[in-house]
This record gives sequence, C-alpha cells and structure tokens, in this order.
Amino acid sequence: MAKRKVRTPEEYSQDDASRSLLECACQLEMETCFSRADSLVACNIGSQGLCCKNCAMGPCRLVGKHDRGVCGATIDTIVARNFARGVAAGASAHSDHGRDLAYTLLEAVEGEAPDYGVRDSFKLLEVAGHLGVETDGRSVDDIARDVAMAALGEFGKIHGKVLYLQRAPSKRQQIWHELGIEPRAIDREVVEMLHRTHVGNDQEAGHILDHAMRCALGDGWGGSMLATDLSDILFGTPAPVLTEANLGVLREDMVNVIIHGHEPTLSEMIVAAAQDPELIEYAKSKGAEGVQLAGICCTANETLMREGVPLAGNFLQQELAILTGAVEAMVVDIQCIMQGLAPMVENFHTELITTSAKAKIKGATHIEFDEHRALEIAKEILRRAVDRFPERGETTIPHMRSPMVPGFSHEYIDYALGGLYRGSLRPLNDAIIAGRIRGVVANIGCNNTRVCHDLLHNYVVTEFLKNDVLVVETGCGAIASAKLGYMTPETAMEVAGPGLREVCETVGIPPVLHMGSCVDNSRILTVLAQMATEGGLGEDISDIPAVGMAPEWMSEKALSIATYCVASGAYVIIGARNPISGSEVVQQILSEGWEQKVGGKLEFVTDEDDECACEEIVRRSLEHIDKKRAALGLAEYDPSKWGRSGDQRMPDLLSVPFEERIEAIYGASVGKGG
Ligand code: XCC
Ligand code: SF4
Repeated sequence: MAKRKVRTPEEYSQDDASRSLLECACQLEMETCFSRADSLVACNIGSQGLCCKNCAMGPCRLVGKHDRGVCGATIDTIVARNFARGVAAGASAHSDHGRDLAYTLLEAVEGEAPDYGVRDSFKLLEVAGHLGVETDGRSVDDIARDVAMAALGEFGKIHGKVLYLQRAPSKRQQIWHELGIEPRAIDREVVEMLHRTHVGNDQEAGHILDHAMRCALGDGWGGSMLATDLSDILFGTPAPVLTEANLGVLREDMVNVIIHGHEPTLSEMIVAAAQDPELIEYAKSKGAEGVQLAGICCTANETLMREGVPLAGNFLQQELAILTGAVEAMVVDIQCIMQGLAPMVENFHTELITTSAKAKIKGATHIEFDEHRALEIAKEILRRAVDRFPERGETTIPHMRSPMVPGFSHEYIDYALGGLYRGSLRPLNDAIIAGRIRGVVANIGCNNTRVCHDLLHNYVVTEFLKNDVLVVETGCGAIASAKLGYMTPETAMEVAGPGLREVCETVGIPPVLHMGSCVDNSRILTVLAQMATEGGLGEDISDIPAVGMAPEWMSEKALSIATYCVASGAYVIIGARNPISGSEVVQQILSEGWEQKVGGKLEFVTDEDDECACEEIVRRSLEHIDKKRAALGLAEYDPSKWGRSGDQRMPDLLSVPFEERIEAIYGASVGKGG
C-alpha cells in the first residue's frame, strides 16, 4: 500500500503565523486538524454524495455496478438529497442563531435582560418598516417589542411568506413567485426539506433541489437577514474601526482570552467586562497588565465589526491559538468549534469554556450563558481566565499581525459613497458603468484542511484586485484577507488595478471590504439589491457583473449561502470539494438548470493542485463579469484608461517596502517577520 502523504507546514497553510505553530506542533508531536486530515483519508464515496444513510436498509453506497439503493433510489436522487440536507442544516444553523437574537431583544425590552437594550434606534425604525411594525408616536421599547415578536413570527407563521423577500428587486420577487419558491416561514422550509428527503418521499432530483432553493431563501432573506438586523439593533450597526489581525495580537503581558463561535450576545458582554476597572485591577494583582480579547471565526467577525476586537485568526487557527501557550481561556458559543480543542487544552494551562445551551464539549468547563445576568457571567468567565495567568508556561506567540479596517455594513458603504444626506450606491454603480471597477466579487466562507489554508482565498482575491474587481468579504475568507494586509486603504496602491485604485483612493476605502460574519452575507444581498434598483446595471441581481465564491468551504452553512445567492440571481463558484460530483445530472441542474430558472448558477471548481483550481475560478469569474458587462451594453473593460495621475506617484510610493509603509502608518507589522 502506498504510504500516506504527510504534508509540511508550508503545504498545510499559506499563513506564516500558522506555519510557525504547525512546526511547534510537529516538534511537540501534538495532533492538529491538519495532521488528522493527513491520516484520515476522506471517504471517496461519501465525498461525491453517493452514500445514502437515510434509512436502516442502508447505508447504500452507489459505486461499481450499483446504480440504485435498496429502496430503488437512483444516484441522482441520492446526490440531490444529500446536497439538499446540507442546505437545510446550514439554513437551520443561521436561522436558529437569528431566532435567539430576537429573544434577546424581547427579553431586553421586557426588562429580563437588563444588560441589553436598543443601541441603534435608527436601525430599529428601518427594520420596523420592513416588518410592518407601526412606529408613529410609539416608544423605542414598544417598537422593539413588536419588532422582536414580528421577527419571531417569521420562523413559524401560518400564513403568507417571509416578509423580507420584499427587500429584493421586484423582478426577483416575481421570479420566486412564478416558480413557487417563496419561503413561507423559515422553520417550515427546513422541516419540509428534511421531510422531502426522508426515505420514499420526493425522488426527482430537480424537484428536491427546487425546494433546496426555497429553504435557502428562508435563510438568506429570512433567518440570516434577521440575525444581522437584530444584532445591529442590539449592538450597533458597524462602521469602520482600526484594528489588527493574526495570532500576533496575543500579548505576553496580558491575560489572553479568545472568543470563538458565532453569537455576539455573550461576547459583547465579555468586551464590556474586559474594560471593567475592577477586573483590570484583579488582572494586575496576578501580574498581568489587563485582559486582551481576540476572536476566532464569526464571533470574532461580530465583535471586530462593532468593537474593533482584534482577530486571532480563522477556522483552522483555533487549535493553533491554544498551541501558543499564551491563551488563558477560550470561550466558545456555537458553530465551527472543533472538538479537537478539548484534547489540545490538556497540554496547556488554557481553560476551554462552553457557554451555549446548544453546545457542550466533553472536557470543557460549561458555564451556561443566561441573558438575565449576562454581564455577571462575562465577569465570572474573565476572572477564571485571570486566575489561570500565573500558571502560564512557555509561550510561542508568532509575531505576525496586520493592521486592518473592518466595519463595512451596507449602511456605511452608502454613507462612504454618498455622505450622510445623500447616502447611495450611485458612485459604485457609476464606477462599474464607466469601467473603473470591472465588477464585484463576494469572497466568503471557511477554511478546509483538504486544501492549503488561506491559499485559495489569497490567490483569488489578489487576482481580482489586479483586475479591478472590488472584493467584499465575510467569514473566514475575510479573516484571510485581513491577515494578508488587504484591509487597509494603502493596499489599494500595492495590489489593485488602476481603476479600482482610483475609486478606493477617492472614497478612502480598502479594495477589500470586510462586511462581517457568515450571517452578514445578508448585507451583501442588500447591497446587490440596492445596486440593481439604483439604476444603470439592469433591474435585477442577475444583471449585475458580480460573482460569489467560497473557495475553501467546509460548512453546510456555505451550501445554504451559495444556494440562496444563486436563487437570488448570482453566479456562485465553490472550491475545495465537490459534494455533488457523483451525479452529472445534479451538476447540470445546479448550473444550467438553475440558470434557466433563476438566472444564477452554482458550479464547483476543484483540482488536485490548489493553484490550478484558483486559476480556473478566476478565469470563470472574469469571463462571467465581462459577459454581464456586455449584456448591459457597458464598455469593454480597459485598464489602460485609468489611474494615470496616481500611477505617476506609484514608483515613489512603491520604492518604500510595503511592510515599512504600513508600519509607518499604523505602527504594526504585516505578514512575515514582525
Ligand atoms: Fe465557520 Fe463563520 Fe465557515 Fe468560518 S466561514 S468556518 S462557517 S466561521 Ni462563515
Ligand atoms: Fe438505501 Fe434508500 Fe435507505 Fe437510502 S433511503 S439508505 S438508498 S434504502
């Protein structure tokens, strides 16, 4: 038997901080998700979507001469069902998170969650409008109560359809209506998806997959959009802040606490508690200067966007953060939390603390979060972390950290482009029409140990910038770009093409906009809807020269996101793994089939060689953007027309090495060294 390939740290990750810690892991012979991926070969049948275990006559693995399961289900049915169940699971994760925020808002106005309240009443009024809540002459609390109730109603209402669908361009709403894929209630479509894929139920691939769109739309224009809106109401709508990213944000002289998961509810309280003078005194009594918070995954993105809490890293860096030996506590809530953290903390003084009633991990301390005494719990958690500080042993904090400016809510983008009174996306549309900006790419999603960590994100984003494509990001993809230093305006000059550079310089924004967490992909939907209604770029999302992608996806949530983006009219490309590769028919349905129905299509681009996959993703994206430009009758993209004045300054600017320039401006180091 051929020997299994064990990758080197350089092959594991493109991120220098991660590489250095992976070296440590090798030396210390500690297992990580990277080494486990090497020793655990992915199942070749399951990975193609060809294994059905929906009943106890199976599991049926359709390989070799088998083209039907015991019940007679065909390959196409099984592949479609597996994909659809992934969409349902992803939609449920986002939406359940949204529901919890609605309960938090309700408890806040009823006086049961005294540490919370309405922080953004403008947003509250806007959301009230979308949900049909009366606002005239009413108090903020009364409106907020009705908004929370209306939001909760969206999950299980008996009549009608999801209200936020009306935020889409009218042409899009018409398409959904005619196809009969308007989600009725968020939970209902998830339940129906599970029902339809039960043994002996819906057995026509295209029909199953139509419902996958309906279910996903309930996520994108329902649960996720509510999660974003309610978070903004409770914690404030994001606006740019200056902060830093990568494991170098951990401090030798401070108690380091990592917040990880997806919900802002507890982490916002932890942010408040970390500033409490009493707690800082307590930390000092134990020999530390204070408490340093840093985030991983989307809890990170939430607190980053609103509070400027630095990013420790993305999904594949969670175990590596512990490996620094410098983390006193890792506080986790829901989703994307590896069980591998539990054995990892056993090697260090770190306490792993689970906080959600929905997620316990054996080996972790469970301190269940309770909205009634949120701040008190946050303080209790931080005191425990402080108590661990004296037990800290040797540390290996990598010195890489990059400055970044996140916080690009759609509200802020409007403001940046149009000012307070004339906030609009007009300048963006105009820049696309003129060809300064060739198009827009939304790069989102996870990391996946089956490909080189961050490589695909970094590769495609760099290519898009060179090609004058504006990049908006969320999730772990956004964290990859932040670590690369792409989220400061200065990087526009380093990487971006001339037209994009001109626009970014004029407006003072980075060419890569951090728009938030996984649920905040709803912000991207809002921007696309606004672009379509602003004029000049057609009248529907499907007309816009834009592409969505998740080159390193791994979570079922990414399948739901991809599906609702496609159903909203976008072209979406997914890399890393193709879970429907077992069926040509299903691949055809999701691409040409869906394109005919809804104007968007989903394609999987994978390759043994990560860079080849990236090249193909970029090629297809640019081709699509140019095709959409041509269909709108826009001028062909011609970079030689732009940036002449700026270019004259470029040689001077570029004569100073990038790291030095950034250091001079932000006093922080980027990428290598430090
Ligand atoms: Fe999880 Fe949201 Fe994926 Fe990152 S990107 S690995 S889902 S944290 Ni949303
Ligand atoms: Fe096999 Fe059909 Fe049962 Fe699936 S549902 S496990 S294909 S018998």
